[in-house]
Amino acid sequence: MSAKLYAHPFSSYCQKVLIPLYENDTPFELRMLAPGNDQVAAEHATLWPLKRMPVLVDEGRTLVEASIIIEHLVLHHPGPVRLIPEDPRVALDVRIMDRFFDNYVMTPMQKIVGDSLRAAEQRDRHGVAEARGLLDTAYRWLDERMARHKWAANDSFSLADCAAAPSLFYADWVHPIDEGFSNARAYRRRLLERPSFARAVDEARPYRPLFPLGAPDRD
Ligand SMILES: N[C@@H](CCC(=O)N[C@@H](CS)C(=O)NCC(=O)O)C(=O)O
Repeated sequence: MSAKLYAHPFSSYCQKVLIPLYENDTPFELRMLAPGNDQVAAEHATLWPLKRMPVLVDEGRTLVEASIIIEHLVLHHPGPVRLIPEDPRVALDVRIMDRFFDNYVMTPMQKIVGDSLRAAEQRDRHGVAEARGLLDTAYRWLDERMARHKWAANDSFSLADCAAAPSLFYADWVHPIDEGFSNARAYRRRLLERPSFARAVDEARPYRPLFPLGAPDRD
């Protein structure tokens, strides 16, 4: 029985997991979490009462948290693209960069998007300003790092790039990466050219009208 992925194609954390699945051509069944799919939503809520996606059911286990799902794929569905280096000391760099993108790019990006969905009187101006400041600092740090690297860590495509792709993709929509940060911008373009991520972006294209801040006419 193939793995079941509870996900939606437009979700950034789901794209983070779709990338490695596509990289290694791993078969899976998409259990699409979308309005009207009540049966799938009920299964998802039973599997993970916190109701965050993605969730993977595979090898008799329920896996949550995108990074852990990718760790599971590396262990149980290895393929030609090795997303976490075998040497645990080398893998530390990959995990550091994975945490960087989740905590300091994805999280502030989600804060800005989430705030835009609130009623005007419930908006958190201070929190959004903090999120924008964090993104500025993250972009600056990333730009300096990417002057020396093709991919986020160890110069081969890894878990860290799976985290980078959707986080930078959406973060640039809500808080554009300054033109001066040419290395960070070039890295984002490189990620968009990677076939696995290009496919995830294409599959999510029909849902762009749902983007609460208005999807820009690019990418
Ligand atoms: N830490 C989780 C975050 C997952 C997450 O925030 N997923 C979003 C979609 S991108 C979600 O499920 N949102 C639904 C909600 O907040 O109710 C992970 O790494 O998988």
